[in-house]
Amino acid sequence: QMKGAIFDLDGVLVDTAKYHFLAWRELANQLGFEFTEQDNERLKGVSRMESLRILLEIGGLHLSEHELLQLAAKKNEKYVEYISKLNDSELLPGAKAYLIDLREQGIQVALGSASKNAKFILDQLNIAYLFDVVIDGNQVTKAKPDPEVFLLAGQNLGLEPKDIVVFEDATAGVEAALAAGMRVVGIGQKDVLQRADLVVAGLYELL
Ligand code: B16
Ligand code: MG
Repeated sequence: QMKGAIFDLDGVLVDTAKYHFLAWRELANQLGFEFTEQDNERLKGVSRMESLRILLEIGGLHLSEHELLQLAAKKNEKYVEYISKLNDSELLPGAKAYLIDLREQGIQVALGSASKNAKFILDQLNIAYLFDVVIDGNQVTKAKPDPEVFLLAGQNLGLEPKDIVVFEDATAGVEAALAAGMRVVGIGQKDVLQRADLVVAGLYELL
């Protein structure tokens, strides 16, 4: 019996990955190398700084910690420019209806995202009011697959892990949920999210 649900943001409720990709690609091009959509797969669910490390590894660049921070800030500026134009037409199919459904059933709802822009995105999508708890990249120190983000969300909901179901699109997120002792619904492809308890193509399948 599920008492609480924790949702990842990017890839589960909204496809912001395409904007992350555009911003990272611009940065890579400015640094003088190519960055493909396939490369971008490696950044899904991964924190901003870790994403930058992967990007620079692809470009074969070695930079100082100071330069890393500057580049991360530069990427985020571009990304924020993109998501400033985001609106509820970009919610993934079934996402809002499923959140409303769960709340009507008395199930508590939380967000568990790696993004430091999560609150802004929820506001842009007009769905902030549907969450009892929001835990994002600003509250956690350890990135997925570490369970910190989901454990913190669970504590804030006042629920035990066994009563919580996590909805995740990234393998790192699925591992984080399992490590937290929660059940997990994978959003995406079965062959990729093998370790999830159930895999659906999108939340619309659960309506
Ligand atoms: P930011 P999620 C993640 O969101 C994205 O999947 C990942 O690509 C991104 O690098 C990360 O957020 C950090 O985002 O730069 O906005 O802090 O899937 O955990 O909701
Ligand atoms: Mg995600």
